[in-house]
Amino acid sequence: MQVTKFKFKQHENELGSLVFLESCRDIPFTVKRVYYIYGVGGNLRRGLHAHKTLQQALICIHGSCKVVLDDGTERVEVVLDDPTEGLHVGNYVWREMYDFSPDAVLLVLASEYYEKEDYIHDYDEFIKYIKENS
Ligand code: T46
Repeated sequence: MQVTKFKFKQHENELGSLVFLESCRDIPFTVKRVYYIYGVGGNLRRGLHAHKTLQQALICIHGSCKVVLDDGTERVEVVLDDPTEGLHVGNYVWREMYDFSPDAVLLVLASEYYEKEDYIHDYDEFIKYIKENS
């Protein structure tokens, strides 16, 4: 599966902690877009799609959330609860984010600008693509 969890270096001193992320160094692609998700209530589930070309790094910089990742053959659940950890998600991976803590802030770094046509929202269509291209 095109998914890797990685650890960032934390710079900690008596003034607190700092984590920095450099495009193509700490993040394995050129970052073109940044967005963040917060204030996700109770049992809500976001995502429920795959991307045709987009790669992303997901970092829960505050609180926690869970992510299910599915490449059509394998399905894994990852807990994001550490601001020094990131999850690199490649293209053609179905993702669902859920179990957000009330204080969760999920930061996402993306390899492409926003493009509606890059999304696959239909799970059956996603599986069909995977079968036809494996
Ligand atoms: C992903 C997961 C992890 C924009 O106009 N520009 C943007 O860059 C983004 C990310 C979203 N939007 C609009 C599109 C929707 O009307 O914001 C609205 C909410 O987006 P969406 O329902 O796609 O949010 P999620 O949480 O389901 O998915 C997002 C990303 O869209 C997606 O690429 O992988 O976070």
